[in-house]
Amino acid sequence: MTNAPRDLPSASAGDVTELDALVIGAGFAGLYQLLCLRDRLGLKVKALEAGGGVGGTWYWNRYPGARCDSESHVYWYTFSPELMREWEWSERYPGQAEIMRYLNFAADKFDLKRDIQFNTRVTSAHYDEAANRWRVRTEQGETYVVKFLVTAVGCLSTANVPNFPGLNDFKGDWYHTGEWPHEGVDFTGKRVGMIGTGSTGIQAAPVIAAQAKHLTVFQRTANYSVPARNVPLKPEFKQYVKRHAEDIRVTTHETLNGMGFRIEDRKAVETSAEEREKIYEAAWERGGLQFRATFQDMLVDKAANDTAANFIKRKIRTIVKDPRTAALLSDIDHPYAAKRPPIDTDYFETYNRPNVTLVDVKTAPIQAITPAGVRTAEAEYPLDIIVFATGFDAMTGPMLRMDIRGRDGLALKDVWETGPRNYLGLQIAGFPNLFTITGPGSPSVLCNMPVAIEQHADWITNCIDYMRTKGMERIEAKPDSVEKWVAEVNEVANRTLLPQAKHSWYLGANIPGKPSVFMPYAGGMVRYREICQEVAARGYEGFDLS
Ligand code: NA7
Repeated sequence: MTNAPRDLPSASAGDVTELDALVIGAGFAGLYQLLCLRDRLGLKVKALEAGGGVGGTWYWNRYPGARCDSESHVYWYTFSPELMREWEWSERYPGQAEIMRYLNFAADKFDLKRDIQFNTRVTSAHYDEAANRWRVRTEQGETYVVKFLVTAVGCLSTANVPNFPGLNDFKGDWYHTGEWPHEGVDFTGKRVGMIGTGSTGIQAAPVIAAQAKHLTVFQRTANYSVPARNVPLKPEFKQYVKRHAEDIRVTTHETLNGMGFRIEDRKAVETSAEEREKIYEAAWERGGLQFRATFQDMLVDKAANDTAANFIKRKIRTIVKDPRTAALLSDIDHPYAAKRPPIDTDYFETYNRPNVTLVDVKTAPIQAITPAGVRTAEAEYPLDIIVFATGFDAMTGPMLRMDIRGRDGLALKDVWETGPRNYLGLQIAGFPNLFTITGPGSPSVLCNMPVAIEQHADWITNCIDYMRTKGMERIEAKPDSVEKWVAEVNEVANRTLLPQAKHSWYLGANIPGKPSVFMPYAGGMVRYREICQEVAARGYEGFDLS
């Protein structure tokens, strides 16, 4: 790989670092991409990371109860059998702190940190066509000039704090779950208000309620949740994982969502009500995301979905003792799993505690944050602490908050004005040599993340290697490949019930003014992997290479 300096305008020599490639982010994706480019291809490469350490989403999301919804035996890297042998998870679902230990362990094992610059936020990336280089600038004013740029910025890393009037005047403390203080928050003796009942709020509420004097949960859209049934792993299971790590890896490559379980072949609509009840009951007892794998028609047939939805709603009403609270919690307006389905530990049970109140902010919306607390259209709730579990500007947010400009100064924010447009989720027309890991247009958030990440980083690495072998300098998605791919992403989404959840962040609907477009590729990881492999096998069909 050449690293030829050409006519580099402006910046003085001291400010400019020239590299073959730059990776933005040092979470699961950035770490592995860095390793691939440095150790497999021998490129001169660095990663820039806004956080003070590795971890990405897990570095920031330190809120109480933060835990992964994928089971630990599938939530790890599989590229290194040695790493799989050396690491041992302690619980069925890895908690935030353990994931951080794991990612630090992996980063240290492969000596990655020496090539990561922490506390460095990228502000802009501009493509210089004459030089065929990306000029990347950081908040500190440094410039990197690189041939290949890979964004590994995550899907859920731009915190969404709703623009409520009065927040600055609030006398207490407030936090967004995705930017949680490292030292933690002490809720003892405090009146806490939590806004949001997505996966995060559902994980956090029971833990906060156990400590706080009082917890008020502000719910706009009621949500389904299935028990996680987290447990410490038994020694026999740990041994099993060690012995079968490769089989488990193979399974995650064969399943629709990169999980360790398969979706059952049977259809809910062809199963008797009695039998269905038994199946749902068993899945409820077993716990976890596998609940949605009980029937193959659950996400494509509303009648099938209703059977699961009604089962969960009945469970909620059985668990929650106060009939009004139970009614609010089970008044769910979208198909099950059409929004990201949460799993929980004692979420609905938490509403039976005397120190927990549910407030419906759908009928009486939050109007303002006052110096004393939260005011809705109906009442004011005095609070000491407000927790915003209000989610993220998902998928496009992390890309668009950087000023990314392609050929002729073309701004990404203009190209994506009506929604994300790219080819395979990997490349954007007009932005040569820029690759995105697990962005919109790829299975990403619909897949167990490490599986999606390894596939993307491997594909990008093989692509750059191919270009090097052929003496090529530039790769760029063709505009018509983008058109076709965007149509394909929409079409596969519309074959499912997923777009029916109107408030979903999959659609960008949680951010005022954001275009409503279904962003991830819903055709499944297996099909997606095949498509990417076929494209590569045909000499990177759909891309311009020169
Ligand atoms: P989510 O799933 O986007 O949930 C955010 C929650 O915050 C959701 O209940 C929202 O209600 C609520 N929200 C957002 N804005 C407001 C306002 N203005 N007023 C009241 N309520 C509001 O984010 P999470 O952090 O829970 O989960 C993100 C992903 O992280 C998750 O899916 C996993 O993949 C991991 P709404 O439903 O929009 O009515």
